[in-house]
Amino acid sequence: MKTPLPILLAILASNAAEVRAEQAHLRPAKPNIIIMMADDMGIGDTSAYLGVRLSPNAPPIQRTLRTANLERFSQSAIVFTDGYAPASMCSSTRYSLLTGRFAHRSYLKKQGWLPHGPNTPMIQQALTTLPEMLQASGYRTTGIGKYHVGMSFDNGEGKPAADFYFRDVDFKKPLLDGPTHHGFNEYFGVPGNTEDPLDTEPRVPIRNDRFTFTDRSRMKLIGMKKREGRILAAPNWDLADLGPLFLQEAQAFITRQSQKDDEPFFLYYVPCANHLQTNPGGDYAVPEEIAGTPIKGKSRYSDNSAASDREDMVLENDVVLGKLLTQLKTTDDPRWPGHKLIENTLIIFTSDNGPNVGDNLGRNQESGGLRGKKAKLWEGGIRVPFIVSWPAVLEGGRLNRSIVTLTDLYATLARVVGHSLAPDEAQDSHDVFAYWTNTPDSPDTRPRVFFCHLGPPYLNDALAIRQGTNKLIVGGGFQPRPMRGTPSGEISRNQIEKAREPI
Ligand SMILES: [Ca+2]
Repeated sequence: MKTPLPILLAILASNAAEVRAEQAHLRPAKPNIIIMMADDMGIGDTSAYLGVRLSPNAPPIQRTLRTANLERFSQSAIVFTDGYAPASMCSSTRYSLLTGRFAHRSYLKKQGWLPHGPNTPMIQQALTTLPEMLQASGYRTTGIGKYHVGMSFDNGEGKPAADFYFRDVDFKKPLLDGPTHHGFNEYFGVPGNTEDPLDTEPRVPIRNDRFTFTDRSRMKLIGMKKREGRILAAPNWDLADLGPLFLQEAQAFITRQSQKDDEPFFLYYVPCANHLQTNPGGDYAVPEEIAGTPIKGKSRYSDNSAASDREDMVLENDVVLGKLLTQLKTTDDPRWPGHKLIENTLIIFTSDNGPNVGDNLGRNQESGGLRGKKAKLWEGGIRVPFIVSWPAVLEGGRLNRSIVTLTDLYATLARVVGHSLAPDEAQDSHDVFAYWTNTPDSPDTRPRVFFCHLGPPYLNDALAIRQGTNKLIVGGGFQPRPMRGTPSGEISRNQIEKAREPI
């Protein structure tokens, strides 16, 4: 007997409603993704690593900064002992994270940082980036903070501004190349280093592909040391405002996304803290408070002794993470009814290189007792805090000794979202997801390569390779000038470290 059409439609509608109801209880396969990467923060800068042995035979870390939010976060997350920045400098690491490629594949082959004046953006237009891959997988992507892989500003004639102090920028024109050209739907932040006496880009925050202040006649001239009075800045520019502004932007982004039931999000949160964010007097530009929590003068070590203004900026990042976690814990997940956002959000907390203070060759508390600091290829320059949480999928409260570098995030996140890498995509990135869940039978012996290119006038351009428990440093350490009888560029020293040994 033929079913009358109205009844058939009613049955179909009923089935569809049942399917929807069923789906409402299923976790969306693609998690929200947050990468929060502090600047110049070492393993010893967080009490998440207090008492941790960085290698099985090493003594436990005795003293760290006190970071209450990271410590609490780590109790339900995976704490990695062997998480690495791919380079010991900002730009190189950011390039590798965003492209899944070694930084020496870029034009920074001979120098690990961008020129302090105008530069060619590091990421070529033809390359697929991590946020582009996520966009193609249905994500809404935003970048907040210090970009530092090169932007290009319009000189008014559609050409890149070329003046060292950017006096030829047409501020009313959109950027020629920036975050929105490389996969970010939205962006708020600064091109590079802000108030140390280095980079000369205008101190005017950028939203998407536009300067947020465009009236050149009302800009002020700031700068330090040889840059004094030479750097263009918005009238209300205040270095200490950056952290609070970035947090506001991130919170607003999460709030907007909490209204969307069909779109996961990617938040790339890269604050300027605790890079050398100093006022002309030499002190760090610490905000008095951030979203109601006092910061200035509040940092303490794990033994309750007082810390200094650099450490206040570490605390600033810790407090920011705490605020974001609170928001995720208290906000309903629009894609997964009955659940909070935090449950299906993959959060990665890390740093772009080792600490910006300490001994170049010796062990440093800020490095968690490792040797060296930022800009060195000793462990302290590249081994960084790396903490991962995804409550719905990953069992938390564990220590994980598998190797992961920030270059590996591209292939790993591609696995997570079900994206197959093209042959020319993220060539240097290894999928490490299986090691996060501890399923492989054998250790990860794929070699990882690290770089330290200070560039002229230094001659310590060097690389390190770690494979399993072996580490090879070629031309490493700090070598400010050629050794007698050693031609420039020749390998001056090879050193093999047994990473398993106490370090
Ligand atoms: Ca850095």
